[in-house]
Amino acid sequence: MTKPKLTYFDAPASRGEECRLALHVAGIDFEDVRLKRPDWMGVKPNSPFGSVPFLEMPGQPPLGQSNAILVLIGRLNDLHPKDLFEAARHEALMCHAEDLRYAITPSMRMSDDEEKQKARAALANGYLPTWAANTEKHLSSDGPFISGTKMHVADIKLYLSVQWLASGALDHIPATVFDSYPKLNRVYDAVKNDARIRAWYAKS
Ligand SMILES: N[C@@H](CCC(=O)N[C@@H](CS)C(=O)NCC(=O)O)C(=O)O
Repeated sequence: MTKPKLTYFDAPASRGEECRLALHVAGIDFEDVRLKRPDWMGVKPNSPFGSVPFLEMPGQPPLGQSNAILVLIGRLNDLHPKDLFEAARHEALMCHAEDLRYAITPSMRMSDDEEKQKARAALANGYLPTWAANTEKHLSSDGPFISGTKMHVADIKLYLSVQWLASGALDHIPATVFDSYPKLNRVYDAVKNDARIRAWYAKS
């Protein structure tokens, strides 16, 4: 292997897309392995944690867990704060973004629509507004990014989290659920409009 290789599903979303974006923003030429669902079962047993994404760097064992991948890319490429306390603050927000995914995922496995509707209404009226309000407490008042004017990997993770909800892709959760959180939306807009992010979507 001569260049970094990132493995994820063939979808421009979630944990894999945030790692792809981080690698792209870092200016790293990487192999973008996009698995089709039927191929996953053959790969899963050899993946670091039985999950994707995972990152392979020349001369290193495969690395799993999206937050570890993002922090590594961030540290190697000046996309994660150098100050340890500021870095920990960003890592806390990244864990918070994972909490959001783990709160929503069970409803994605519900085949009974009534059960799903009930679970999603509870998310839309309780968990999600609280999640957004807690996020806002940790965003700089000046912005546009978490720490101010510089974009870091944690901003990219928050961007993907907001995009998921705002896309309206989740039945029974209004796409407007995060509309009244200006600092969160400011991070979302700033990442979306970053020239490097735009360049990624222009080519993909
Ligand atoms: N905590 C892990 C979670 C990874 C995870 O659950 N990935 C999902 C895709 S987003 C997955 O691998 N699903 C397939 C499976 O679990 O078999 C991370 O942040 O990377």
